[in-house]
Amino acid sequence: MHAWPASEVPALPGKGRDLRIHDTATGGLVTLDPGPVARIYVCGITPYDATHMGHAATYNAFDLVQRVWLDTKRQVHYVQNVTDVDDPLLERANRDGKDWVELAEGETALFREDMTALRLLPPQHYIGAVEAIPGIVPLVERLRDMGAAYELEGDVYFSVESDAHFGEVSGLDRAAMKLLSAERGGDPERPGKKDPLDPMLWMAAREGEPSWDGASLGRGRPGWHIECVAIALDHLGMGFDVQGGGSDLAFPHHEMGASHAQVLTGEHPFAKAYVHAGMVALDGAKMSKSKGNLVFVSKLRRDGTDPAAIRLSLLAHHYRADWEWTDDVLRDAVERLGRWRAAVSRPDGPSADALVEEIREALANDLDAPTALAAVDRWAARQDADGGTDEGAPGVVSRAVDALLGVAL
Ligand code: 5CA
Ligand code: ZN
Repeated sequence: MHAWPASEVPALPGKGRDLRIHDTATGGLVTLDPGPVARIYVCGITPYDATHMGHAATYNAFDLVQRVWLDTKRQVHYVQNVTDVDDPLLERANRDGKDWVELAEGETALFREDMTALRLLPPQHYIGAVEAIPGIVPLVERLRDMGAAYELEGDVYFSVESDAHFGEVSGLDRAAMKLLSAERGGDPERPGKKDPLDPMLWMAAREGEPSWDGASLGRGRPGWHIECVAIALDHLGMGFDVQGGGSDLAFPHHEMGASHAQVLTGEHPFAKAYVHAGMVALDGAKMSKSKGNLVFVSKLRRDGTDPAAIRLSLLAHHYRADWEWTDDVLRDAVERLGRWRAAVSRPDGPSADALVEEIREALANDLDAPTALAAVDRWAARQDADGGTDEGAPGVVSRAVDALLGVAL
């Protein structure tokens, strides 16, 4: 699949700091030490509805990770998937009497537009589940041949007991895992499984549903976790730097993915850090396509909201916090954008050298965007109060805000 166009990232004077970030597996901050090419996999959308503020907030967090790395003069190798075949997509297409392929293509196209408008950097590899199937089938066969997977009425399940490290990503106990598995696409109640937590790797073809040639597995379609594993191993390999997504992906998705990959390769870990963004809510409940309590990026854009203000709304919250979308959040962001634009519109102003370092420091410290915004606010207030004589300082601020926060002033 093609991704979306990249907005330019201006190079800043000096050099950024190494990123310290919260890793779900260790439960604390880790300082990442990627090589010259940092590797990141971020779970993509299931394209059955438009991009909402929750998605945008999560992708914004991982965009900041990349901007911090780019500022350390590293290259970034970024991979993202599109879950373009899965139960919720097929159910929505059925409900609305739409062709599932058209639904997925239309929503993916809209996602690309939203990402472009928000200046979120594109992945180098943007891969759909469907196009990944030829790579998924041999992995499932290999797991089965190793004894780490078994068949149940034509479907193939992964045996969680085959991975000695199972449970280390989420750190949850079995009772919590069972509850979340039922909520998030698993089937712990299905009779005949070796362990209720075992996730599906390959689902045998069902009447009226799309299916693909699975060689010795028979016709069917892939399970959810193996999709991301196949794509990540193909394009990044084991031990990449960051596996990212919202906190609802820690279990089962990232737990199971890590186990699949670790058993397949005999290596550990799948990712050096598992990074999870908080959940954005609306009217007291997590924004979700299944609940329908959504604020869409595309709707705000159509209504004339500046995408830079949408982005500032996201940046005003720490990525790990759960927060609530309200009209006030957007109003504050519009107002802040106006202040910043006025402040950089003059040829000179207060020195910006300290500000660039403050933004760098804040972001390197577990992506503390609110602290970075507060630093820019202070510079803009000084500019407003008594200006300054540093020629070119507004240009430096403008480039720093663009390069490190993705906001075009
Ligand atoms: N296709 C899978 C990942 S392989 C999937 O979870 N798709 S999704 O469309 O449901 O979600 C896409 C990303 O947005 C995931 O990282 C998910 O954790 C995140 N996300 C979904 N809802 C919210 C929300 N309300 N707040 C923050 N992030 C969210
Ligand atoms: Zn995923």
